Amino acid sequence: MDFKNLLLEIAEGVAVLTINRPKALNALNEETLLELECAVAGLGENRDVSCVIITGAGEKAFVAGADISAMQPLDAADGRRFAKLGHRVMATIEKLPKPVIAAVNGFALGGGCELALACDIRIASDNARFGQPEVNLGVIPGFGGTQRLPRLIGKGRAKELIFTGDMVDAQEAYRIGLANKVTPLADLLQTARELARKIASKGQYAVRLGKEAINNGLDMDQDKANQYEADLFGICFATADQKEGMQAFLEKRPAKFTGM
Ligand code: CO8
Repeated sequence: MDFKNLLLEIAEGVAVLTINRPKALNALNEETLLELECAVAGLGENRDVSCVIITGAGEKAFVAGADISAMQPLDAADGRRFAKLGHRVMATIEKLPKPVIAAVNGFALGGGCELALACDIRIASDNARFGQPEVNLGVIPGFGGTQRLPRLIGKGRAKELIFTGDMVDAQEAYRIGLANKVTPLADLLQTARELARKIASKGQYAVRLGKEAINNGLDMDQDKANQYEADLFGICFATADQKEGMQAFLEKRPAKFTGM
């Protein structure tokens, strides 16, 4: 499928989805959000894809936020509608039954930081800068940032970032748990691909259930979450991958997973 503001490349079980509006530092307008939703949903259905990488075109920005020129004239109802569209797209990414890695190649601001937060893992290039600068524009994060950021880095740090609009560099993002790792910009995609291929080589059914257990369990109390984990653990024993994975271990050979 052809997109106006996205590039899509699929190889060796890994899809690389590139937000491609470099003249606007890959800012997310409605059209780009809708394309992103469509592309991600399609990758969820694509049996040739085990893992998705999201990145930005160019060397300067991952995504510099929601498109400010498109947002400027909105009234309250429009603003709410735009935020809900963003929420829907971020939820599609977060709930995708496959891992999604953000390869953050520069500015990840506002909606761009929120996009990275909706991904499962964030790898930052050494020139990456993260922030929620919405207070500088008289608004708050509207694509889930007030919820996902404190869940990831804690309430105090999230409040500081959201109240000040300050940016943090890649090393600071790593230190506070916002980035999983930092690489030179030139190595970013290769690092993301290696991680994606490593995950793709594991039992895909188990990876999917691991994602579900973490995402859904964190919104439950501990007892319910443990019960939920036990239910998903049980489901693993009805899969061919569990039989193969354990048999392969006992036979001292690599497992041949089928994702079934
Ligand atoms: N939206 C639209 N255009 C943008 C955006 C953006 N978010 N960011 C950059 N651009 C454009 C600039 O306008 C400029 O365009 P032009 O060349 O036509 O003038 C081009 O990209 C290059 O940008 P700069 O010249 O500003 O580049 P600099 O290197 O000087 O600065 C920065 C880079 C620091 C990233 C700077 O561009 C900047 O501060 N950008 C805005 C960052 C920001 O505030 N992001 C948050 C936006 S709000 C948001 O994301 C809320 C999400 C939830 C919405 C909820 C719905 C209501």
